[in-house]
Amino acid sequence: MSDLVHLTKDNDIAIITINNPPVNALSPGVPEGISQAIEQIDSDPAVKAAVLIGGGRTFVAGADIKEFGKITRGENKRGVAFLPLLLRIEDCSKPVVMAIHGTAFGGGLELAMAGHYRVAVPSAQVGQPEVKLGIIPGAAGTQRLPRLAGVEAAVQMCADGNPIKADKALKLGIIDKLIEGDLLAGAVAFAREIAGKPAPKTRERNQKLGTAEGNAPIFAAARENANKKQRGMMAPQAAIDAVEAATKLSFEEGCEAEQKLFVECLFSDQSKAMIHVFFGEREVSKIPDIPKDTPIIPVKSAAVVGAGTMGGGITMNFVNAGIPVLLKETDRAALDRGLATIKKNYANSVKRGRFTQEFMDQRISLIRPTLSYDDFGGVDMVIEAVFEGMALKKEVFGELDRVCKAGAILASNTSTLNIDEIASATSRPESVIGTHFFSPANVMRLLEIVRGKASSKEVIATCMQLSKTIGKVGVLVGNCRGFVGNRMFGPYRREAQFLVEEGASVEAVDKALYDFGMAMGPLATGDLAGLDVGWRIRKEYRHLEKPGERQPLAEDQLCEMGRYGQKTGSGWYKYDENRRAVPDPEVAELVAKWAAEAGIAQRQISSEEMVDRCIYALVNEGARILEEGYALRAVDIDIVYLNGYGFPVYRGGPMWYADTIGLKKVYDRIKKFHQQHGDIWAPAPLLERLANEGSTFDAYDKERLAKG
Ligand code: 3H9
Repeated sequence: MSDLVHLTKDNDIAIITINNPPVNALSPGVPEGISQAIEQIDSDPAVKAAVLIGGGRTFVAGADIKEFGKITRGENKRGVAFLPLLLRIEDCSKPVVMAIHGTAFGGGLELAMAGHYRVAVPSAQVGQPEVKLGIIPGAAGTQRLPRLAGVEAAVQMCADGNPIKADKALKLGIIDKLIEGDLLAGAVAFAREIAGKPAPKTRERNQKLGTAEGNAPIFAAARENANKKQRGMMAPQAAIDAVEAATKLSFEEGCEAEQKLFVECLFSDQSKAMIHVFFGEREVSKIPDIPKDTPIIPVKSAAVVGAGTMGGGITMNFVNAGIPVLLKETDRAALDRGLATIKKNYANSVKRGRFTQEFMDQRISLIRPTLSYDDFGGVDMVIEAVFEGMALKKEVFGELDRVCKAGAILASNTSTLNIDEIASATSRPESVIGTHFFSPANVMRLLEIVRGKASSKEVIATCMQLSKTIGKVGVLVGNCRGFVGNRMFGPYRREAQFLVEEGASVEAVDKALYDFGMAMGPLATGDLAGLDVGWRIRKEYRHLEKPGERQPLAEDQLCEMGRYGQKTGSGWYKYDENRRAVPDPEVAELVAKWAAEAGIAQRQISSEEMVDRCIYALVNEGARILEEGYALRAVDIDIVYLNGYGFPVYRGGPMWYADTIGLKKVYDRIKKFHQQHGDIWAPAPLLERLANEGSTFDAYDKERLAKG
């Protein structure tokens, strides 16, 4: 038997234990080991029933995701054929009880459903999360799940990919019994109870498959929902098709239909991109010069300076994680306003059923409003979220230096300012770091952690870990203007504006990028964030602009007219009282007039050019950032864009997208833009080199990782 699977006995009950840490994935060797164990159990007259359990912290978290890349690259020709194994388990002459703790996900749940019974601890979760990897269940999950849980629950679980808890799984019939206390002992006792009785095979249980008329509205609703919530993704639709096949075909034919859809998804660009994202989200937490055992500073209490939109959102993140927050403002009215907004946000979540009233009350009781720095000496971390201006930030940090205890982390939520200069206002720059939250801070998953030149390893490691505690994806970035996200966003939005100034309509540019998969078009995004933000920054940095370099002209003029976007009722669009965007012919006229005055020729622009101009501007700037070392890896840039800027997950992030198109093609297009539009489009040297070598950003990451 393989090292990964062990067979032992508790008198007449055989126990199969999978030991493939950390998550007992079904890597090569595991299915073979289970298969051998089943053969032995079948032929051992002393065995009356069997229990299959995961060693360590979980049952089986699914197929080994690393194998998928090997299959699509042609390095694994055998594939991951679990289906025969699952049939073999189901056909075993002794009942097999699956004992679940931790997670039974993907192939793990498919394995569990091939057992005759399933028991679980109350904390266990089960799910078919394959769509989050751009694939669908590929080992009869779409065929067995509706037979256990019914069509409606199965289609939802397979299409949205979200797991469910053990108690719900029990109600649905996925799990037969909850075990309080020791899982193995409970499972063995259960196995003894059912030994010798007829063992139900999931594949033969057709009672819950419903009727064509009854199912039709379920599938129609699922498709519509997936169209809305997983716009542009092929896997959810394929998952729904596969569950529908279960209701119309025999089990065997249903499995064939599922296989076909699974393979189509697996070989798609979408799945490759989403698997890249899965590993990328884990990769970003690894910092080459900061070892895993770097001491972490315990953060048991925090303070937030500034109760505005950002400060309020940041406060909610901390108290949601159970960390009490001292929330400071300069005057009573601002503090009251900030607190009222926090309460309103919580109340909305309670109304929508996301939180209970009790949860809301508990969280709010963790917030201590204050108008002074008096109690700051006791907190482990401070996050400054005051107005964006260097003088003010330095003043705050000088004060924090005076009042905070030694070793407290002093973080700034600046989105553009130089963290080293902020740190220079203190006597302890090693404790200073940037924690750049994205608006709305209680919702957006991204946290850019900005490393100052003196930020200590402990402070960085603590912030990286803290990001997980408060439910964020922390990405470590360097201290350049705009850091990673906003530095790239500049050229992206610049191109969107240029396109409008060259004759494209505002709506056409936004539609092109929305259809590409962005959560929102670039001009609508500007209106949402407030056009005045960029306008103020541009005014501050005007002296750094290269003479003769083309600058967007319309947005600043819209700001001069007081059109700041949604908050003033107009910007690129007009807004009705529900903040719904309405195209504004006045903007079209104004921009045409300004463009004529500036001598900008007007022309027809294809949506393909709109996408290339905007997205390749991201890629080119991303390549510079990477080469200059402000991002550790290309994948870090991808994770920033996916979690902070609404980049479509199924395209893997801007750098991965460029790899998918082919860097040579991207580079050639950028060279064309360079000829047409001048030096703002000068290709990044790294992009040029990789394109000429026929390489990719991904290979560049891997090469550097191998070098260490
Ligand atoms: C599937 O099953 C298809 C089937 O239908 C069959 C088709 C034929 N494979 O997340 P963590 C690694 S598709 C390989 O940090 P946590 C992970 O990269 C699969 N590796 O821990 C990390 O490595 P490292 C369906 C995996 O406690 C380490 O394990 N299943 C896999 O926060 C720890 O992971 C899924 O999609 C895997 N399946 O969360 C489940 N899973 O330390 C995917 C994890 O080197 N997994 N790793 O960075 C998860 O959702 C989470 O890992 C889990 C644990 C909730 C299980």
